[in-house]
Amino acid sequence: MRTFLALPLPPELARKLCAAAHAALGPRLEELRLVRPDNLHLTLHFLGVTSAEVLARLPAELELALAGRRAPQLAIRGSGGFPAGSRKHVLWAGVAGEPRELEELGRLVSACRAALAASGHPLPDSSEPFVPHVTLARSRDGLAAPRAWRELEFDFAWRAARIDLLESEAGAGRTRHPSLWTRALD
Ligand code: 3AM
Repeated sequence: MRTFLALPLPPELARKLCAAAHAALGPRLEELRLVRPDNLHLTLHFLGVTSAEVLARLPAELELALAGRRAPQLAIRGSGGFPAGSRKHVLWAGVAGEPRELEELGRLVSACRAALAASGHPLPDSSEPFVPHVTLARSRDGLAAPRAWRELEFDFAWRAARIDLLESEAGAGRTRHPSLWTRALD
């Protein structure tokens, strides 16, 4: 099973983001797949294939590592895409916040990594810099981000009050991310 750790978006905020993405990308929807509102999240760490042993140990290690952590007060702001070049495979909404709130987000990422190490899950040697984002659309072939997308000016407050371990299910039909574990952040 492939899994990832993420902060899910509350339903009302997710619906607003999806509606804005739909409006901006409407003419290009044949080239893109929009993420459904109930699948929107900020990925903290992608685990990839996760063994049954790690899945059994991880919840307790996450509880330990997340002790004292709180819900960061963030904002969904601006839009962008990956990779950096002209043909984007992922279009996303940006995540911003006051420095101490972004530090708290960074501490959540560190806590996830500590829990994974303690559970025996392999961590990559050199990790890419963490760019917090919420993926809204994917393109298999890649496309130049449309102007309407680049001009999107999201600005929504978001208190990230839950962390989930989610299954990354890449089925033929609708993508779903069943939750394997969840914890509220105060
Ligand atoms: O929704 P986002 O973009 O934040 O891009 C995938 C998605 O993140 C990412 O994990 C999340 C759930 O699928 N992902 C998938 N395969 C990946 C990989 N091989 C990956 N991230 C890094 N390496």
